[in-house]
Amino acid sequence: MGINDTKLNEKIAEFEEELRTTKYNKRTQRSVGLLKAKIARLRDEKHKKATAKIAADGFAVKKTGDATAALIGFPSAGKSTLLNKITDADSRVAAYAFTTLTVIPGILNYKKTRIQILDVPGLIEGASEGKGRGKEVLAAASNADLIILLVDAAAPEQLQVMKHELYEARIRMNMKKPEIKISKKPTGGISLSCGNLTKMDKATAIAMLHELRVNNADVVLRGDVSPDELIDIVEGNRRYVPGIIIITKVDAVDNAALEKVKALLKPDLCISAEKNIGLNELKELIFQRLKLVRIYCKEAGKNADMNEPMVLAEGATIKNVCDKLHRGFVNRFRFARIWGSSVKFDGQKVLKLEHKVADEDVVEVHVN
Ligand SMILES: Nc1nc2c(ncn2[C@@H]2O[C@H](COP(=O)(O)OP(=O)(O)OP(=O)(O)O)[C@@H](O)[C@H]2O)c(=O)[nH]1
Ligand SMILES: [Mg+2]
Repeated sequence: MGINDTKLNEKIAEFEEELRTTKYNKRTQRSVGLLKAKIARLRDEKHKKATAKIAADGFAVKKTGDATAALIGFPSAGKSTLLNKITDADSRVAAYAFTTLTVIPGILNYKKTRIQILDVPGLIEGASEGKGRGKEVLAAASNADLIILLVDAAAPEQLQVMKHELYEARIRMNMKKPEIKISKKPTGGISLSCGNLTKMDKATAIAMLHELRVNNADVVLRGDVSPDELIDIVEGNRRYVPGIIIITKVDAVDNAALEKVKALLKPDLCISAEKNIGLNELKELIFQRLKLVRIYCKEAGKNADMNEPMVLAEGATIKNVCDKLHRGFVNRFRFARIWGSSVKFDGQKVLKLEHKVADEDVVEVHVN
């Protein structure tokens, strides 16, 4: 390509300025969509260069346990204090910013599951551009099964900044993946099928696709897709991660101030790690949002060990149970008997490997 970083940045800034100064209305809808597509394409190019550098650094923490949640917050939001309270870990706590300089894992044992919690360095404005330990923090968030956003009760403005940095780092927290299907083909142009679009018209969508270098494809949009969502799907590698928002250090502000912050941010929960406020509720919330599926396996004629579940992700099937039990079990599968909420009656015989199991099912796998 030959286009260097400075040139890229200049071009991006130029288009962003144009976007900022363009009034959005029916008449400009098309050019706004196109500008967004142009910016997205240039930023994608920049991002690819940056991630090549990160991969070379290799700082990722090994995932263990049944799922991983990352604590994301500004410096001194109370992440390490919280990690120490709810896990077996011992992470350094201090009254100054950037106490934690690397990713520190701990395990939360809850309802017979083991949830890995990651304490990470503080996130600051510009993190997605690499400020502070931005790349490391955002990589931890991106790879997690759950993001826990911590906002200091005395600094509610932190939430917007964090949301922005996560978005810039291609993390789509609490957002549903848009239903867009793109099947590329060698020739024939773009054929677009969609329902009623209110956020962009069909011609704009097609022009944007061309701008994003999709020239021959069958494209299906379901629902009222926005220009940003179209860009997300064409470029790919967005991470759709569930998240919870909690306000920390509630003991340090008065009631009136806390009520104001709650009304403003609408958090999932308010806590004080230091004063042990809301910690049990937080554990339960983490567990709920991860939607883990605990399965108790048994052998025919014996009782299941109800103390040690097999823990699977939401949507897990009998096939997943087999795979985890034993390599090659799937090929020898005859049927399963299930007791629990995924079947109509206890001990029901299930013949399909695709059968979805439910939390707390007891499963007996029969093989050849
Ligand atoms: N009043 C009050 N202070 C807290 C609470 N939790 C943490 N602190 C204090 O806030 C300061 C920062 O706490 P840390 O747990 O180190 O914060 P951190 O988010 O890990 O900070 P970095 O590692 O720098 O990003 C320390 O002085 C803690 O004692 C709390 O619930 N209430
Ligand atoms: Mg810390």
